[in-house]
Amino acid sequence: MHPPVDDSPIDALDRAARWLAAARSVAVLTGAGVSAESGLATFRAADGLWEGHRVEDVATPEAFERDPALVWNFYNARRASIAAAGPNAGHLALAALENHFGSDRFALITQNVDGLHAAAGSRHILELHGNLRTVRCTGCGIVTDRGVEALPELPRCDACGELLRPAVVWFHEPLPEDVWYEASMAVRDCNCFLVVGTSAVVYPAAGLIERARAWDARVIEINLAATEASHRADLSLFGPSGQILPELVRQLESKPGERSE
Ligand code: BV8
Ligand code: ZN
Repeated sequence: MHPPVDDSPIDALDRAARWLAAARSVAVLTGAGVSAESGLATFRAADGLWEGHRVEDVATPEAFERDPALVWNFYNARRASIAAAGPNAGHLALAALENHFGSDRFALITQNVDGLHAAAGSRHILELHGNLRTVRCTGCGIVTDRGVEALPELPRCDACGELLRPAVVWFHEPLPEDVWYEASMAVRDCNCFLVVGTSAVVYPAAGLIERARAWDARVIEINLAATEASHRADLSLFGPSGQILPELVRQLESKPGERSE
């Protein structure tokens, strides 16, 4: 384990950039906070999504069984807000970070289902909780990418007529095994683990932070405020990720001769 550091904000950013410059491989875990500056509500902030809808009312298979129209109403509203949103400077900085290291030594693990990392140009993306652009038929299981087009209140499968559902991972549902395995391997192999814009309360995603520490990676948290992850971070950079990430990449790239080949 690394001793925690207590730097000034400027020194902390410089230290984080030096840790990145020395890293052979980097993994990132993002949550809803990285999309906040794109205008998408987070889940647990006062005006967040969960405030509008109780969790058990919308993001569980039981809720969908009980009231599919309410659940589709919630997800169609989110699809509409995603349609109006674009990647922000934080998303773009993470794409630049992947270009700096190369996709074989960089993994972007996200809990977000908004597709903004791909829109920003990131390539090695692991969507732990699925993606709101895709829908899955509850009858024949066919998965289709419907982009962010407006869907009917109760969309049905063209092939078999059964009800479609958002292809996201609801609470009490398992994460996609292949994605989880790849995320776990990326965390095992990384020297630096960036934890950006997540309250770190949802498992098993949040468990990756403990795993990173156990594999002796440097854990750098970027958030507006302290979270459940803060005591596990070697360094916390507090502020909007749309400002901190671009500055971090600038500092990393300004270190002559420390570009990772
Ligand atoms: C499962 C998709 C088992 C849908 C989501 C231990 C182990 C395993 C499971 C559990 C466990 N303990 C509890 C569980 C159950 C549960 C769970 O974790 N519950 C929590 C609430 C206690 N986990 C599950 O059910 C998981 N499934 O374990 O299945 C299983 C195994 C086999 C067979 C059957 C079952 C499934 C969890 C996935 C749920 N789906 N999303 C959708 O999006 O609608 S989770 C949802 O929460 C989103 O994905 C979201 O991303 C995620 C986490 O929230 P955050 O992203 O962190 O967002 P939040 O608002 O909380 O925080 C935002 C942060 O950003 C804040 O810190 C804020 O300060 C910061 N911020 C804001 N603005 C900015 C910023 N930071 C920087 N800059 C800014 N500008
Ligand atoms: Zn079908």
